Amino acid sequence: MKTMTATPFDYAFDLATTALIVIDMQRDFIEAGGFGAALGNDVTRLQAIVPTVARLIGGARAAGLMVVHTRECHRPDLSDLPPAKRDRGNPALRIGDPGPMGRLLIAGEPGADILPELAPAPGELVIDKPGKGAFYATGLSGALQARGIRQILFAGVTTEVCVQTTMREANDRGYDCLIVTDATESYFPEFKAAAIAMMTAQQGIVGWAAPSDAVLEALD
Ligand code: C5J
Repeated sequence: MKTMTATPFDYAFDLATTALIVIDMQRDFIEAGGFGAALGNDVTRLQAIVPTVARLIGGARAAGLMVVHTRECHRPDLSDLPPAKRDRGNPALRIGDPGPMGRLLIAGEPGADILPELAPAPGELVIDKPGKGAFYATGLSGALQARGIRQILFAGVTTEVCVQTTMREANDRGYDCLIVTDATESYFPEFKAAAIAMMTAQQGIVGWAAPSDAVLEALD
């Protein structure tokens, strides 16, 4: 086992049983004209973490970790999109509507793609998910079990929505989870800080947190 300095205490992991899951680094959340922008968010905050996420993925690949990428998206016929999700609020554009990067959050459309600089390598698992959590209605659980994964490092966006939801799902399934603090971001800085504080409070009730430098050093 290796250990790294983390909050609230040292994190133990084994390279052979650790996965990096990169959540929803998609054009629709990070570029102008996508779903995130249609909801009124400032997407530049999310753009700032892209180089850090790229470094983290590079370190994970070099260490031989399983690397998983997720995309929040729906079938073109919207059959996996609950009306409650599509109809909520009064956004400029709704999921499935045509936008500058194709139909918003629809599988196969340019906006649903992962940013080219973070593109999955051949053979890496890509999970398309209709929910905020990556375990809901996907094959993620079986894929992690098949690889004998016990620990999961989390990166991606947004911290308090899809990252936190997935980390909570993973924690309930018995994984030791760590969020990489500078490889995740929110449209709301106060929500990012609160989410990480909630997850690591009470002796790591959901898991651990550490910056990418500490993670990359431990992976080396
Ligand atoms: C959101 C996500 N924020 N990936 N999705 O709707 O966090």
